[in-house]
Amino acid sequence: MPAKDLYPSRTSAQPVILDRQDPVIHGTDFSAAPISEEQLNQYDEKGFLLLPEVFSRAEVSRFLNELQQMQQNQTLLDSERAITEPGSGALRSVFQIHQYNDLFSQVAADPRVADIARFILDDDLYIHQSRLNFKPGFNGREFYWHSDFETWHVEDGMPRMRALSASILLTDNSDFNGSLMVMPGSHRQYVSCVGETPEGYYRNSLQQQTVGTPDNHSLASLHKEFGLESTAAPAGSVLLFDCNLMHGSNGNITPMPRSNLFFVYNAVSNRCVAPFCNQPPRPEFLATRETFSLLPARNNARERKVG
Ligand code: 6CS
Ligand code: FE
Repeated sequence: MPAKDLYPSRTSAQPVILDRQDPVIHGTDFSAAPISEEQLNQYDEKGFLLLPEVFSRAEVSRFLNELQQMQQNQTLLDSERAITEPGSGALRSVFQIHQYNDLFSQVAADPRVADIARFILDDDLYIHQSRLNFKPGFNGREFYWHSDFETWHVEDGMPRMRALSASILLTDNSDFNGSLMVMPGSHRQYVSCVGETPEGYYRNSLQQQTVGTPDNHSLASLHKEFGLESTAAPAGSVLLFDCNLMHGSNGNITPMPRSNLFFVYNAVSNRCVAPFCNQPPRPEFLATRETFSLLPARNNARERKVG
């Protein structure tokens, strides 16, 4: 019996904006949370939370060293996990970094991030997807407006909105070099997009997403209601954002790369089922299924209040 599709998209000729049917914060005892009540309320209301400079300069420089090694690793560059920018061929993203890189698998489980995700999602967690988005200087292309959940629901079969992304800034993110732009509060509305998912769509969508992105009228109406907010912050900061937050980023023609690590935490109770479209599941490097492993048990988060 296929799972009920609570968030249909790419099923009709007209776009429609649906209400969210899931809580934003699943944890209930805010006094037991690893972050303050004020921070939790901001995340609940806006759909994102920026934690400045959580990781030290020394940690960030180790992460950047890993990034530079990836850029020289021809086997990786030749694999399907590496996505290049259309035109320039510059490295755009590398996926499944939590699986193939010891340092980044530790970062994914770091209590300064994972314990917050665990409270917000109120369940055991696993990494649904991880990636390093390079957004290189001069050639970094845009990531057009989208809700990650729309893709993860339709193409990966993620049933409910019980997942979040942690973006760890490896370089300073500014309004000039393509920092993430968000529509604060848009996570409470789900844009059901038009169009149909083409066969093997991920081979194009990771370079430039065109299907599953909101139409101009829906975007304009979200913008009218929620506005825009910049998430510009220094390297080492962490941006937590809800799976359904409308976001995008501009191209980067400055000499300064905007490179970020992304870990997508999903609740174990929200594991992916069959895709909610007529295509086979996307490959493992985009959506964890076979290589599923629980994140280590909760650390003693009380002493680690961040932010
Ligand atoms: O298709 C995906 O899963 C990826 N695409 C975008 C534009 N954001 C989320 C994710 O990295
Ligand atoms: Fe995204």
